Formats: sequence, C-alpha cells, structure tokens
Amino acid sequence: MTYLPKPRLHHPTLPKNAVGYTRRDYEGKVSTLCAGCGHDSISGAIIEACWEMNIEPHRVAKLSGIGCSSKTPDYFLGDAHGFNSVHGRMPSVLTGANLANRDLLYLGVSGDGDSASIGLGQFAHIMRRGVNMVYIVENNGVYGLTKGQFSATADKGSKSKKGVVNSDSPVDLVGIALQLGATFVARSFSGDKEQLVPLIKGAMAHGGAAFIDVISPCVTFNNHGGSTKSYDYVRQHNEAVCRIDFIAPGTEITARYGAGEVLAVRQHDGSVLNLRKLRDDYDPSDRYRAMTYVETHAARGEVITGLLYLDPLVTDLHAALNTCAEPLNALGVKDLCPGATALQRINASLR
Ligand SMILES: Cc1ncc(C[n+]2csc(CCOP(=O)(O)OP(=O)(O)O)c2C)c(N)n1
Ligand code: SF4
Ligand SMILES: [Mg+2]
Repeated sequence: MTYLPKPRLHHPTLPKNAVGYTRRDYEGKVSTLCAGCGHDSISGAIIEACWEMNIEPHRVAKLSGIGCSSKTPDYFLGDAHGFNSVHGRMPSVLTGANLANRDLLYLGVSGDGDSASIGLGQFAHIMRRGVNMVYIVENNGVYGLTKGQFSATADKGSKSKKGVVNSDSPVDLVGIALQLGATFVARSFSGDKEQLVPLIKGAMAHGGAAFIDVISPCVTFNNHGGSTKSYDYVRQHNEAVCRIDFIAPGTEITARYGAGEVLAVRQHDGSVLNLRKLRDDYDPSDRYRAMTYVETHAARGEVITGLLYLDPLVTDLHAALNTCAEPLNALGVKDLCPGATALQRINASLR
C-alpha cells in the first residue's frame, strides 16, 4: 500500500511559533500503525513538545531501531535528520552521530523489544556513558511488529491475547537507567499527554542522558484483560509522583503553587522544571530512593509515572572525553592535519 505524503500547503492563518513554524511543519508522513496504537499518541506529544520549544526541525536527529515503535520517526518531524538502524543497534549509531556533531538535538525512539530484548546491552551502555539525548521507549510489553510475542518488559504472570501466562521476570528499563547513571529518568503513559509533553520538553532541555519509558498499549496484541500494558490496566494503576510544568529560559514564570508543594529545578540551559508533588514520600533528587520506590510499588502492581529522577548538575560524554566543540564535518584541513611535527609528538607520547 502506498501512503501519500501530507500536502505541504498550509492555511496562511495557522499560528506560528517563535522560529516561524506552524505545528504542521513538525508533522511527518501519514501513520501506517493500527488505529488506536499508543505509539501514534507519543508521536503527537513529540510534535507538540518540539513546536512549543521552538526547535527548528532540521536541528533534530531522530534515530530508531526496528519495530512498530521504531517506524514512528517517519510520522513526525519530516524535515529532521533520520536514521533507521538495525534491531537494537540504535544506541551505538546515536552515540557516534552525537560524537561527530554535538550541535543537533538527538532523539532516540525505540521499543521494549528493541531496547530490552535484543538491544539491552546497547541500552545499558548509552545510559552509563551519559550521551546527551532524549531516549524514548514506547513500551507495550510485546513485539508488536512480529505479531505480539511477549517482550522482556512483560510482567511475570501477565497473559497474552491467547491466554498464555508469562513466566519470566520483567526487565525494568527505568531501574536500569537509574542504576547506570542516566541523569533524567521518567515514566509516562501514551494516554496522558498532559504529563508526557512537559516530560519530553524537560528531557530535551536536559543536556545529558534523558530516558523516558512510555507505556504505550498495543491495541492489536496486548490490550486485553490479563495484560498489564493495556489502556484499562494503566488507567487503573497509574500513580503519578508529581505534576510537571516546563518553563523555557526567558519565559516569565507564571505557575503559582502553595509554599512547600512545589520543587523548582533549574536545568543547565536555564529552563525550570516546576514539580508539584503529588506524593509526600517521593524525592526526585535521590537516585537510590527512586530505585527502591519504583520497585516497591511495581511489586504491588502500581505503575509509577512522572519525573522519577533528575540531576540538574549534569555533564555529558563530550565533557568526559574532552572532544572538540566543532562538528567534525566543519573542521578544515588545518585542524584535521596538524602537520608532521605535531604527528611525531603524538606518536612519541604513545610509545
Ligand atoms: C536481528 C533481528 N531479529 C529479529 C527481528 C524481528 N523483529 C522485528 S521487530 C521485532 C520486535 C519489535 O518489538 P518492539 O521493539 O517492542 O516494537 P513494537 O513493534 O512492539 O513497537 C522483532 C523481534 C529483526 N527485525 N531483526
Ligand atoms: S501491532 Fe500493536 S504496536 Fe504495532 S501498530 Fe498495531 S497496535 Fe501498534
Ligand atoms: Mg513492543
């Protein structure tokens, strides 16, 4: 089946953002996913976040692996750079691209199969290296594209559409990201745009390894009773730890909350995340308590969502490796070939 691109002609009165783009400029091709798939709502949230953040589409590099989730970069930001890698290998491609050119905003989109099954090793290493990116896993607990086998994030005891009980323990990507050093860790739900959009905006402004696990129901293979990744289950068991407001640098802070209820966290670019606490016992600045909290509540069948951990004093892989600030494709011969004397000095230092 051929899907024609959406027409590029826009109504002249469509509102534009501060960099002159309409919301339509952030769209991509027509989605070929099943009607009602959670993944399409996440694409909508990414479009909304980028438009509101005044990000020029061509300043974004969107990368993915294989799966229904990994197809979605085709359905948003049609004018961004894109790379659809092989299954589970998006993190190494993203790391390489980021090291070659730090000037783009890196957005990795993956699935639970792509990141927790075949790509688990790659997922772990990109988190521990602190690559400056937004990494979104569209988590439905199944391999949607290959017809609904359990993925590694499926909960033990949950049932497949045909009634088979999953006997394996789940991989919790949030727990792994927290343990391995990601500096912005969140969980959300594709059906909660109010929570998801500010989380994506906060992650985009973060400046380090930002991970968002988004429960995204697969309506075709994993939306029945017995599934813990269905719309009904997540709506009934969703416990948000905070309500989040993202305030861009230079924007007047208009959100007002009662004293003691709000934690305002300033990020490296000057943006502010106002976290309105919904649970008194939750502290998003404590990595170790966050790990225990998420695990304890998961054992009770609760899906804890919101901004789970944030380190405002973030550094990234470029700082650790002391790389040059210029994108490699902008370096001239003089920079790339420093001459025989410099080369001899480098060789001597390695002997
Ligand atoms: C190396 C390799 N092994 C297996 C496959 C088959 N395959 C394609 S997509 C997929 C799983 C996708 O699951 P997930 O990442 O959760 O994406 P979803 O479709 O659920 O959004 C598998 C196993 C493949 N394409 N390549
Ligand atoms: S099979 Fe599932 S994950 Fe894939 S498009 Fe359909 S609903 Fe979405
Ligand atoms: Mg999946």
